[in-house]
Amino acid sequence: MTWIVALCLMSSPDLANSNPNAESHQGHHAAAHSHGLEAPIGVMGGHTHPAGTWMVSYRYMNMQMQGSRIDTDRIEDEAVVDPNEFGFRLTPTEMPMQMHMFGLMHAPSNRVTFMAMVNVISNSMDHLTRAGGTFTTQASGLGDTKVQALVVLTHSNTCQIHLNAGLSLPTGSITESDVTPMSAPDEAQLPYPMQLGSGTFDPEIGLTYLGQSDHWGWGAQGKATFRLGKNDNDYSIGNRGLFTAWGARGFGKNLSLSVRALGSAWGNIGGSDSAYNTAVMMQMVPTVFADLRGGERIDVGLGGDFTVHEGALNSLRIAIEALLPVYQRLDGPQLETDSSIIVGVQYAF
Ligand SMILES: [Cu+2]
Repeated sequence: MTWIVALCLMSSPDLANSNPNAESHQGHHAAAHSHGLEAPIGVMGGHTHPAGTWMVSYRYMNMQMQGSRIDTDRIEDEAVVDPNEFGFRLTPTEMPMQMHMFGLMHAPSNRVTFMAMVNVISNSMDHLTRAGGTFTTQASGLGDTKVQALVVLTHSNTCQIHLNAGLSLPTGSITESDVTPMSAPDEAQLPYPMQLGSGTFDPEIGLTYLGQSDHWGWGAQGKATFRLGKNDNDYSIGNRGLFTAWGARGFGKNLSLSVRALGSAWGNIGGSDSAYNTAVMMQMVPTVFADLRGGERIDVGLGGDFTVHEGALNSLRIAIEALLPVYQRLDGPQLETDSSIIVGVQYAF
């Protein structure tokens, strides 16, 4: 990050006497909104707002996971349940995950923008049993709620650096259950990846860099999420880190296209939920093992962005981004990610 800070400082000759609270609307806004060259829609906390303005947003994310990996190798579902190979009694084969994200942003000053995001999650998981049977479990509801402060550290007409400091609140359930062939007619608690929240307060800290010229926008963001202590069920989800960098090109007044790279890494679960600790469960399915959750992934994203700059719908932005993994290494057997699509609408006023 050091060279990025240096880059922005070098291009900000007026920095020494700049006071963000005294800046003009236009000047401050340059790196964030002016030509529609914003961070791709999948980047969270990728822009700030000028003093006194609000923004409402809605994002929909659909993530597809199908097939398992150990390290970087694909393994057949049949091999996971084969007693002579990995020996599990059943394995997840597919997991579509949908997330609805409702966001609100407000800037009390040019330096600070506050952000809150409420998530509604819908998870579904298909399984294969050793006997060749299949079944599906489902969990849906409120996810964890995120609050963030975005603090502008330095800015000029062509670049901005802001701090992302946030907290994820444990509003998502960690006791989702559903009927499985083993538990029928009763419900059993679903494994870790089907739960809707972390169950812990999770500080998030990051840095975002934004740059722009006439037709181009670019930027980078690094972010880390930590878990404070253990949740009510005696475990904590692995810490998570991400680094992403992007470039965008404007075409005409309203349209821009973006390309980006996203690297993410997440740890295994610390502790374990005693709901999974029975002898039968432990032999059964990879998703209840606390040490089969970690991994790393690199995605490449392509985005499209349409922003209105005048009239009644000024500052309305509609955007889409598709992310495809080009590398993933998983502590497994663990379901691999095949694609993510994010569609979003934002309106600032
Ligand atoms: Cu905003």
